[in-house]
This record gives sequence, structure tokens and C-alpha cells, in this order.
Amino acid sequence: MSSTWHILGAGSLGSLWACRLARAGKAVRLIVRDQQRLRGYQQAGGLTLIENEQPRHYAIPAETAPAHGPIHRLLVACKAYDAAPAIASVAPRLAEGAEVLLLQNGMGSQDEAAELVPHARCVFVSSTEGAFREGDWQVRFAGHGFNWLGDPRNPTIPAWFDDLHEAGIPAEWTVDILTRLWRKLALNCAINPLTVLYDCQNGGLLGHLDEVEALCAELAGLLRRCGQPEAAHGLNEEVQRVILATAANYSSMYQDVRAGRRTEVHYLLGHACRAAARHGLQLPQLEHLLQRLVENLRLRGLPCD
Ligand code: NAD
Ligand code: KPL
Repeated sequence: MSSTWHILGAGSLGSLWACRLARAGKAVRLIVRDQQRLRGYQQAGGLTLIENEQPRHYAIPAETAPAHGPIHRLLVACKAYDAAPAIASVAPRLAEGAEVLLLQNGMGSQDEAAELVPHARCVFVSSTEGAFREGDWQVRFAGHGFNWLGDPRNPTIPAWFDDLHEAGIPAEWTVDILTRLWRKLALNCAINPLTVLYDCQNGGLLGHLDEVEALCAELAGLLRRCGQPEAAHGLNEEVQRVILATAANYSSMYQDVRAGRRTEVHYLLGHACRAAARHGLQLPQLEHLLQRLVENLRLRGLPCD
């Protein structure tokens, strides 16, 4: 089986993974959105990764979705709302037994993606690494973190897993990937929307800890109802630790809103509220938070889903 890493979405995290894998001598191919983007990429001659103020250039080959050739391993590095259409665009190229890694934050997009490619193995990733684009094809590695990978349907560790260590990508295989994703979703629900509503850094929420605590109590109840008691354990304490540790940072949702970008609310707070409704659980604080956030996004002229 081919060992090429096809990377769908050459944005912040996709470029970060692509450069590290290429630097370790792994075969990597980028899949960019369309011919125009491909021409732009070819003019730039590759990706630039800035790490510790050192820019390094990587001439990684690129193509568009309709290119020929089977795909055996696909890293989907689009935003959650783009993941399903992006996968659909390459689905005809996925080989028998292909493996698809889903890097999206939040929950819901992984299931949308998996439904489109029932014959592929889908590996879910929960990442706390940080990267952002400084320009076209130029990405800054902004925050060291960690990657948890797992497959809720198959606990076996994939044969390619060592590629990650060889590439210096900090990662561990877990049989509890859903617990990791739920926990991160809950942290994001308790912090990110409030930073948008109060127009503040994460540390600004120290002035709203009662509200944060009430949200954590509802989120913990939801996690338990969804069969995730471990993800609920000590949630409020961890949220407060994260607020303190990242007090000077702006949350990812705040940054999206500030930059006029669509947020991933549908796969974060939206997912939590839909899960609660499915379980017949009334979570008034969380529902009110979603209403306030949607109204805020609407007033800014941003998509509400
Ligand atoms: P990004 O917007 O920087 O990159 C996404 C890329 O996907 C863009 O280049 C976009 O053009 C491309 N894309 C979209 N549809 C496509 C298609 N059909 N075909 C080809 N390319 C397509 O996003 P990001 O910041 O890298 O985030 C990706 C995911 O990772 C998100 O779910 C995000 O929440 C999560 N995440 C990001 C970070 C981070 O630091 N950037 C950290 C943790 C998790
Ligand atoms: O992951 C985050 C984000 O900004 O998306 C933190 C720092 C945990 C805040 O929710």
C-alpha cells in the first residue's frame, strides 16, 4: 500500500503537518481547493513554515481533488463545516482500505465525513497545537501542544503511527478519543462564546466566573447523559485552569469573529445543544448562550451556523 500522506486543506494545521512530515522524508501531497489556488501555490514554489522565528521552505507537490491516482491515507485539515464537501470531492479516489484522519475541532463533522466514506477507516484527531497563516502558503507554528488520535470503531493502532513520532508530531493513540473530543468541546463551549460576547481575552472571563461555573454544571450534566462521565469529571476546575493559563490569549472563536471568518459554532455549542435536545435535557444557560451568540454573529453579518 502507498505510504503517501495526502493532505486535504493547506491551511494552518494542514501546512504544519505537511511540513513536518515532508521534513522527516515522508511522501506528502497537498490537495488544494481549485486550479486557481494550485497556480498560486506553484508560483510560491511550496510552503513556508515559521518555527522559532526561522522560516523554512518545503517544496511539497500539490494537486486538486480531480487529479488521478488512488489515495490510501488522507489527512483532512479543513474547517469542520468544509470537511464533508472536501471529502466528497476526493471520495472517488479513495482506495479500498483507505485511512482518513479527521483533524476538525468540535464534534459532528467526523460523523458527517465517516458517512460519506463507509469503506474507509476514519481516525479522529483532537489537537491542542496552534498554528496560523501569516500569508498565502506561509504558516507560523504558534503553540506547542499535543494530538490525541483514535478510532471509535477499532482500537488497533495504525501501521503508520510511527510516522508521526519520526516527524516530531507529538501524538498518542487512545481508545477513548470520544472522551477527549467531548472534553475539549465542553472547554470550548464554556470559554469561547463568552469571549465573543464580552469581547475579551480568555482572562477577561475571570470577571464572569459565576456564569462560567453555571455553564460547566450544565455541560457536565450533558456529558454524563451522553455516556461520558470521565469527560465531565472536574470540568469546572479545568476550565478555570485553562482560563488562567491562557489569560492573555484570544480564543479561536474570538479570533475567527474578529477576522470576519465563519465560526465552527455549529460543531461546538450547536452540537452540545442538539445533543441535549436529543436526550430531552433542558439546559437553559447553554441554550441562552447559543441564542446570544447567534444574535451576535447575525449582527456582525457572519454565518450563524
Ligand atoms: P484553516 O482555515 O487555516 O485551513 C483550512 C484549509 O482548508 C484552507 O486553506 C481552505 O482553503 C482549505 N479547504 C477548505 N475546503 C477545501 C476543499 N474542498 N479542498 C481543499 N482545501 C479546502 O483552518 P485551520 O486553522 O488549519 O483549522 C482546521 C481544523 O483544525 C479546524 O477544525 C480547527 O478548529 C482545527 N484546529 C486548528 C488549530 C490551529 O491552531 N489552527 C488548532 C487546533 C484545532
Ligand atoms: O481551545 C481553545 C480555543 O481557543 O479554541 C481554548 C484555549 C481551550 C479556549 O477554549
